[in-house]
Amino acid sequence: MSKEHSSKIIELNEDLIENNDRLAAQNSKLLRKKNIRAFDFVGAIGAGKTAIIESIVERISNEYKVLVINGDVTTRIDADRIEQYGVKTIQINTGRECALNSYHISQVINHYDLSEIDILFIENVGNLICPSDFILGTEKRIVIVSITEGEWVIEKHPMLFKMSDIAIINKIDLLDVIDVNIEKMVSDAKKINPNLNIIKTSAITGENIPKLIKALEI
Ligand SMILES: Nc1nc2c(ncn2[C@@H]2O[C@H](COP(=O)(O)OP(=O)(O)O)[C@@H](O)[C@H]2O)c(=O)[nH]1
Ligand SMILES: [Mg+2]
Repeated sequence: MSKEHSSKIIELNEDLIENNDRLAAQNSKLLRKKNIRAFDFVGAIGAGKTAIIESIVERISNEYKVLVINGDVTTRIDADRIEQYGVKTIQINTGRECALNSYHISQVINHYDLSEIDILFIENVGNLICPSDFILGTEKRIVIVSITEGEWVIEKHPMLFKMSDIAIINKIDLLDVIDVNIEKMVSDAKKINPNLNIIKTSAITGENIPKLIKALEI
């Protein structure tokens, strides 16, 4: 590829990210103005994003009006799972895109009756790489990995850990049956981002879910 062509590609990418950041700032402003707490859950397919959101809404849906946006490539399976807890959901199918972006979120929050919401949970598309380019304008980003992904998963994906506020290491109920060094995972996360609040959870047994809810300041 010629030099001229490659520099054009970089410009286009930078534009895309800049536009996304601008719209994310508008999302953040609108959500704050309406007093809505918003959280972006990112992580690989199968890490437990839906299961963690289910275990949170199960505990708080009596007290708060919650909306969950589920990002997925095609299906609405996750939204259906969440709706069992009497919570409203919006499924966004991104097609070939491997992350939600701030335009998706702005489309929702500019067309939804925001007086109906206290808390907005966003389940991003299952991916540990793409969401790092696209902030959404939420108050916090929560990155979820599970011990079944292996002890190298954090070391191999530093970007998302750098830009998150909370790191969840999930599926600790399986610690007895999986050969994994969870302390290495914790120390990798701390090394990448000393400000990360690291919480080890099980969405199945509920272990440390109250601690997570406290960390979200809900
Ligand atoms: N043992 C165990 N299984 C879990 C836990 N969290 C999620 N799972 C299971 O892992 C699979 C993927 O979970 P899901 O929430 O769909 O992951 P997502 O793709 O990140 O949304 C499902 O079969 C869940 O039941 C956990 O803490 N412990
Ligand atoms: Mg899911």
